[in-house]
Amino acid sequence: MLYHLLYPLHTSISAFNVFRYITFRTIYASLTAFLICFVLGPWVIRKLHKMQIGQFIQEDGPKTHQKKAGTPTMGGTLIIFSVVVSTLLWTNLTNFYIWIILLVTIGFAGIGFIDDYLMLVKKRNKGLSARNKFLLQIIIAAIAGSLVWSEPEFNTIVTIPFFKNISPDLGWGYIIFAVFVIVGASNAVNLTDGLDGLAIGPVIIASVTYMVFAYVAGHIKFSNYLQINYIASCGETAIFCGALAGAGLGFLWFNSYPAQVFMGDVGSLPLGGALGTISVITKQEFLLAIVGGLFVMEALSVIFQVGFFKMTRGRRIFKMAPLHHHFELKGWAEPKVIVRFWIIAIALALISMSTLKLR
Ligand code: 57M
Repeated sequence: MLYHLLYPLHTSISAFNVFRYITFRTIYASLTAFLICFVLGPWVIRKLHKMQIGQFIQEDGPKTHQKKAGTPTMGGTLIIFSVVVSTLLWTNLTNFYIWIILLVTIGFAGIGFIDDYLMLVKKRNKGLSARNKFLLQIIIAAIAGSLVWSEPEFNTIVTIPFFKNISPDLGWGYIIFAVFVIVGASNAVNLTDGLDGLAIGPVIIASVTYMVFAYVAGHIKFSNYLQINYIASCGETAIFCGALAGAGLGFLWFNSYPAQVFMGDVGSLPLGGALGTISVITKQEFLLAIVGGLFVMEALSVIFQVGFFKMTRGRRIFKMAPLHHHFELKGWAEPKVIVRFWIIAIALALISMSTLKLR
């Protein structure tokens, strides 16, 4: 909005020329989202407390979690509000991709909201049925995938990190692939969200990484030099990534150990969905498995644990899945698990950045 309001005035006030630059708007989108979260945080937490939107803690989890009972949840509403407001303020609203990302973010937040709401009304740790949640996610992701696919500028060729010469064209199959990426990312972030700051830290790291990729992909000279797909209007999505990172930092202020608020499904589902959508738009879909390797690790630990548990009628690979519970039960203090997982996420982000040069 500011871009549309202020940039046209640059002919009379030359300082407004700065609104043209994606870098400038990305920085201020991050700061805006951070400030909204930071300033509104205490008020939102008080409101959630008052409305008794407190977390129910399952008894079969690690014992240390029992003391978290009553911590307000649904703090994700604050993250999504900050991201959406900041994006609307700082992006070029004629950009098609921005609306696709907002569609997935708001749509998935809606699913998460219904899920959390049902949990709180029923006062148990189960909300929407897994099947319905999954179905709704697939519908929204399929709409987003089809819209992106129908964009003339968009191609359906996928690139594989480190393998420059392997780039299959998926044709209409790209829509199915996009659904898999978006829904998979959403659920993987949701599974990771089980310790204070454990999900939001790597979400911030992944957002910053994709901010760089989106900027480069939307810049004709940089994309040519680094030999990555040039997607003319993709640069604006860097601003969304900036907003996501800023809101994440603002939320982390309150969600860091010991957490004053949890994000709830209303936060975890859209955050993962947004990252998945950004990876599709920047044409760095496979890279998400590296950038978000921590989320993949957590999701795989659940798949293997559940599979093995069913096959062997009750035996386990890990002490408990998702993986963070395994380390908690091994006796690692919660902050140690969290910070070590963040370290892994940073290392993975660095590896993914190296694909700009190694291919
Ligand atoms: C949601 N939710 C957290 C909070 C957060 C198939 C199965 C592996 C699924 C999995 C599952 O349900 N995962 C998705 C995980 C919950 O957090 C809430 O949920 C929101 C995210 N959706 O924002 O509102 C708890 O996590 C802790 N927490 C924090 N800090 C945070 O910042 O400490 C969350 C955010 C909170 C709080 O304690 O209550 C959760 O873990 O429930 N299921 C599981 O994860 C369960 N695993 C399991 O049953 N494993 C089995 C295998 C065979 C399936 C096994 O390994 O034996 C575990 N979760 C719990 N207890 N609570 C184990 C049992």
